[in-house]
Amino acid sequence: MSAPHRPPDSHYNINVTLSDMTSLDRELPDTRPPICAKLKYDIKSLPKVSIVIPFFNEAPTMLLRNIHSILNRSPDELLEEIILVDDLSYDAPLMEPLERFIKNIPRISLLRNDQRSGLIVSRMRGARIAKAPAIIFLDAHSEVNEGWLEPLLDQLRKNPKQVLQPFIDGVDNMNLQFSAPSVYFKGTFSWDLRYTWTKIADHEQERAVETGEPFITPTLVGCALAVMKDYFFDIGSFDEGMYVWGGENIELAFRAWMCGGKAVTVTCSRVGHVFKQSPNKFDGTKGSKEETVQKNLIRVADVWMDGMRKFFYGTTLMFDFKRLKLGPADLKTLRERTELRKKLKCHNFEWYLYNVVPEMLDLPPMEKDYYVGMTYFCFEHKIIPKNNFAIMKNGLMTYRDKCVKINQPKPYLTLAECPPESEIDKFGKWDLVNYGMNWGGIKVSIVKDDGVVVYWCIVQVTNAMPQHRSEQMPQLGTCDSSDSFQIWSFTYAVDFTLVPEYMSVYEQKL
Ligand code: UD2
Ligand code: MN
Repeated sequence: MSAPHRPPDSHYNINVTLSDMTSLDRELPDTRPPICAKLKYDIKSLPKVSIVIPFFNEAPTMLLRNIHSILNRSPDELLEEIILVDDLSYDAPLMEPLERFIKNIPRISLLRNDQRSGLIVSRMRGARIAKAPAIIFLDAHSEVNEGWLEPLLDQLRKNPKQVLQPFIDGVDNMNLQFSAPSVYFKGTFSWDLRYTWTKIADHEQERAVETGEPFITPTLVGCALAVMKDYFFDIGSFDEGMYVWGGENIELAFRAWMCGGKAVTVTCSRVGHVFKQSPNKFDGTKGSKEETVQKNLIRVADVWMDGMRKFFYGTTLMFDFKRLKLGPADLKTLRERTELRKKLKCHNFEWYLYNVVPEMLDLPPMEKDYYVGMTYFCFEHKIIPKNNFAIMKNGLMTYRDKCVKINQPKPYLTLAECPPESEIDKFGKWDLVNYGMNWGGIKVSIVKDDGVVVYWCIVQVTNAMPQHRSEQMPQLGTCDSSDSFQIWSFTYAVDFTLVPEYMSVYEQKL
């Protein structure tokens, strides 16, 4: 079924000849659990699908390989159409050459936006004209693997009230190598509403591998989604008040879960996605990327998070460029979304946390005015699975109800009961050194019995202990501002002072 393999060209090489079509597909490693290849589907019972692919100045080789992978690996009976939506690209190969290329392909259509509309609006354009009962949204730089379609459609047949994502495999953005993670992740979120990956429990992964069954996901990654058209429009499709890019995947997942549906990862459906190194181009759009994304996220928080949106504001307002208030036009469409939520009689956000992401019930300590959540170590090696280390204004570093203590004489980090205020100096007082908005060095000072003050900084160390071979460990060392192994990036720095003001903007709207 697959065309002969040939070395992949660069993601950024847009000068490939479009006439050279068949070589654009390639053999991919079968990354599914072995059971998946044995599962049988009754093709006749499955809904047909329209595939919607928005693109803005994407590498044409990726787009063409994507189209070929779909055509080669989807049963004819199931593929109704592929709808390409050009979001006002200006790269030459995506103009006339692309039209020439798709002219001879049946079941493919190309819409061109007359203004840059962003991925959300572009997807909606495709979704509205989709002829099939099921819709799949794909990013332009995807590559679908063997047997990808049937398990998705079979899940939708069994339960139309859900939003599915295939299992996303990685496509390396330099050499286009296709690879599957050996650890299975679900989608979660941070309080500033970024998409985060969280490992699923071992027994859940074992079950998924053994049976090929799907597993639930609290949020959706966004680059590939499968949904029944009727259900999608019944629950409010995408929030078309969102601009360009960002947040729509979190919003759709919150909404599906809270309004009677669910979000699920389909183990046996594999789709590769290029995680781009260079960030999305926001050229030709109003406002900076950060502002645009923040505007979208404000909508997610205000419509769906109830009182818990104080954590969103508390973890984003420290950046002055994120202190945005929506204008009248945006507030109007925002109000429509809050009305939609009422109409759908959705659960509240607390219900969602309890039932879908209970691990998020460990709430950040918002009553304190200085809080830094530490997740990523130097070079983004993840050492702590949760964002619950906090440096408080009084100098204590807390972890849940415990405090990080310095043991002596050879100093090392342990957890202990928190001391009374009067003993913090001897216990270990923490502070940030050489820090920026959400990064910096972490210093601890201790007053010894003889009154001498000693201090250390946290350093990233590899192979620190035999039981933690090759893991990145935090250790205490001599402070050195030029040592990049002493720079941490923080998940949040909370500024609670502005939160009430931003919360009240929302209250007035209702
Ligand atoms: C992620 C998602 C993406 C979307 C986005 C949040 C993953 C892996 N991918 O970023 O699907 O959910 O987060 O919104 O999570 N595009 C346009 N017009 C634009 C911008 C983008 O048509 O103004 C197209 C783009 O060509 C691509 C798709 O929309 O086909 C998604 O954009 P992306 O791939 O740059 O987003 P990504 O994967 O970095
Ligand atoms: Mn993408």
